[in-house]
Amino acid sequence: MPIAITRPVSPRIGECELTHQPRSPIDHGRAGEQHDAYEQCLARLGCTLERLPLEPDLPDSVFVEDAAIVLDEIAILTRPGAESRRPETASVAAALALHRNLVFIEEPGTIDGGDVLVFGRTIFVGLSSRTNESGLEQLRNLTRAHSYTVTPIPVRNCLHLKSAVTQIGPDQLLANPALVDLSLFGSADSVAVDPAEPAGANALAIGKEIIYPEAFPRTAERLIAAGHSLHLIDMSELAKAEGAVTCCSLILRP
Ligand code: CIR
Repeated sequence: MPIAITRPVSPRIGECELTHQPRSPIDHGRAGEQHDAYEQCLARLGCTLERLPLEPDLPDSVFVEDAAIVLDEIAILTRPGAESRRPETASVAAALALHRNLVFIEEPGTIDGGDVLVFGRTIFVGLSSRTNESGLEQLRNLTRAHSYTVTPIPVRNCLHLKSAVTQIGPDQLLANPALVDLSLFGSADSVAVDPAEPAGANALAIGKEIIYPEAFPRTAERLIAAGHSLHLIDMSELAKAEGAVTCCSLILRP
């Protein structure tokens, strides 16, 4: 069974970092209910949930994906690009230490887990406003011994690499081709988001099942037509914090 590490929504979520969206009020109660439904969906799909302690004073701490990169062999604790998010990693490290040997990205490197797409033995790393060359180089050095290749991908007009592309099958991506150059991903097959749903490229695959926001029905139809089994959830409050489905968990494969 995969393990899914999650963390409850901070009551200060309304003070989150924002890069591309204007600030709009976030209903903490509703965000919490949506997060509960997300956790229940993970549990239904066979994940064992490990909930980190609430970090009430860290507005973005529900987005645990950004604090670590979990491989089968090791876990890499990131140094998030936004300074306000750096204190999030300590409790993530404590939880991951029970499952993996830990290694750390150090200053001056920055990297957000949302910029990291592990695709077989290739690790695609988005060079976004959150991830820099030093973070990329450190990740390369930390994973070389485990036979991973690290490939940089330019990221523009969106927060993270995984705002533009996520993995939905063993050799298949879901992508917004307007945000990312798919030729950089080799021979991987891809499903394109509907052009009317530019934020629809973030899907969370758990085995053969896909957790996907109900906000993108046209892209959902494309995914179903491509043979995927979808579990639609409402992420509308967390989306106001520029969060999506991959960012609310760290998935550890059994
Ligand atoms: C941030 O700007 O860091 C948060 N408000 C949103 C982070 C979303 N994380 C992700 O997509 N991996």
